[in-house]
Amino acid sequence: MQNTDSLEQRSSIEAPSFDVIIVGAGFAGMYMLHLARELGLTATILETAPGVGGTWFWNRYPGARCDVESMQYSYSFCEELQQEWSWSERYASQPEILKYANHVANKFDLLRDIRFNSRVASAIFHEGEDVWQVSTAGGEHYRAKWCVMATGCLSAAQRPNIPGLGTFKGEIYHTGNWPQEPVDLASRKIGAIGTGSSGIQVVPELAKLAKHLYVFQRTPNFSIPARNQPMDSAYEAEWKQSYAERRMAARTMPAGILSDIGTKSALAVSPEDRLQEYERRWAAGGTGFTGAYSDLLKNEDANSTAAEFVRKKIREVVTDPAVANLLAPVHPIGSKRICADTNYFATFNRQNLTLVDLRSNPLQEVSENGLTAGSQFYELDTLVLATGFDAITGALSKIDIVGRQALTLKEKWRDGPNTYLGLMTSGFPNLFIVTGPGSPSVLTNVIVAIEDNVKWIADCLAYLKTRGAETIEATASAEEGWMEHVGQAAEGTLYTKAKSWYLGVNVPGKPAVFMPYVGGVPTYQKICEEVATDGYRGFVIEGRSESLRARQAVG
Ligand code: N01
Repeated sequence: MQNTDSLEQRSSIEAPSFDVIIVGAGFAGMYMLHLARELGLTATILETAPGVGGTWFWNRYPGARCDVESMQYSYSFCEELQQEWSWSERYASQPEILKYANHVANKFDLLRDIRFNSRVASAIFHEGEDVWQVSTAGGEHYRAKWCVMATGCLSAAQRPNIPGLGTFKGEIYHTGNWPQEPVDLASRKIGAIGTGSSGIQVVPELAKLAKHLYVFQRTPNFSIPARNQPMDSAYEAEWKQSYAERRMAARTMPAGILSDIGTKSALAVSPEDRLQEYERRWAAGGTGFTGAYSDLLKNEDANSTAAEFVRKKIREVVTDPAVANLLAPVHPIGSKRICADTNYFATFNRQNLTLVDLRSNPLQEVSENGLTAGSQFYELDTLVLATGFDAITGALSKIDIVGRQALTLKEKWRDGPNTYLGLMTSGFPNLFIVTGPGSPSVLTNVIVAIEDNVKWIADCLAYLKTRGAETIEATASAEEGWMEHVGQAAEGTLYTKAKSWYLGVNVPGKPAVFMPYVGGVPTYQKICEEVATDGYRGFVIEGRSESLRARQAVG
């Protein structure tokens, strides 16, 4: 049901009132609720899904698995939680992560303050009252002083604009919005579109089930074998003996992941040493491969040594040289998000799989019974769209967010998102964003980024509460300065050398702006802490007490 009330009508509606409304019950929203309660604030979460888990609720496609090691991809805020939980594999599968999310929700008694099946359609700031009115698609209205968008970076599934897609008579599944009920894929003729992280995980599983699988590839991607395995109990025990210290050490690493990062240039070592190092990392498995040398994401010559190594591996695994050639990526390794896989390239040796190269045979249309690429028609029963997300800003732009003077967030971000620290955007007082654009978010172990952002927001709310403040808002000049810094940090990296969702170019009409902050977790966290210690430098805080009315340091 569409929310058709006018802005004036909505303003006058009696609505349950909270100190904090949190949008989203993923890892960010759950932790935010927990900390808001600890501050003695009333809070509720509004969540589209019927359960917790956020992106891990929806991404339940066969093969869905995290590519950050389980011992690290979990909350660190509670020692008891991290000691009591046991992961069964080196890399956790989606069902296990969802089980963990539910365990956390139960342990901290979060469910009673989560309104499920409540998709937020709008959030409107009422000036004068200094209140956010948040309304759901179902027509429910809520009011709160503070609003926290815990909507996730990879939560708005991106459906491709393929002519005729709506006419297809078979089933269509999107990896990012996979059905909750079991899906029967056995003995089907399946077409899979997309070869990013999701495609690379789902393809080997689909191939096991399908009568025939056609993989429609536009851009080949780099992937490193995950070498997933049952959790080694000695390894788990080692972690648990010094969990807190290890979590702290992880936060000194750029991606917030405790890993072995090379400090030398790839060009400063001999070809033999380099090869040995790449072989060692290939054998160890996982996305830590690109941490081999300090300049792999900065210097094209350095990068090409690693890229060529992986291309060679692909050619060794894939028996048909023509297929291997099509699977060999040409962009700098790591400039698009690197993937971790289980038997991805070997799957292309199966007899029931055909790789269709969309670069030489462009996708023409989908019709009732299949798909045409180039001049060839492929008869299909099922289409699997592994076509990714409207990343970082997509979930926010699905909500009608209106700030001061009726400014909409969509309008403000028309040429690209602007934030201060990724946490707030000027013109939208009391609206916090967790892992927003301009924060390290997707370049990290996102649970680290989430915990740090949420803790910062909670500390900020405590500060505002003790001072009786009514509003906090990023200043336009602080925001400008931060975005300049974010842009400068991305310059001189290879991230902008590929067409990726980091830049938003996978979404038609989205401005091409590199959205994450590449400065790394320690630098970012230090800046956030300094801003807070400095009385929330770059924010205007206004409140009941006259002293707070004085505008705080600007920019
Ligand atoms: O999405 P993607 P994803 N016609 O955008 C293709 C995280 N994640 O869901 O590259 C034809 O990477 C598109 O082609 P191209 C992780 O951060 C993590 O796979 O644009 N093809 C591309 O191949 C990841 O990076 C995990 O030319 C079309 C693919 O679809 C992020 O989520 C697991 C098309 C989309 O790839 C997103 O990954 C899964 C069209 N019209 C995801 N439109 C783990 O932790 C799109 N494509 C392991």
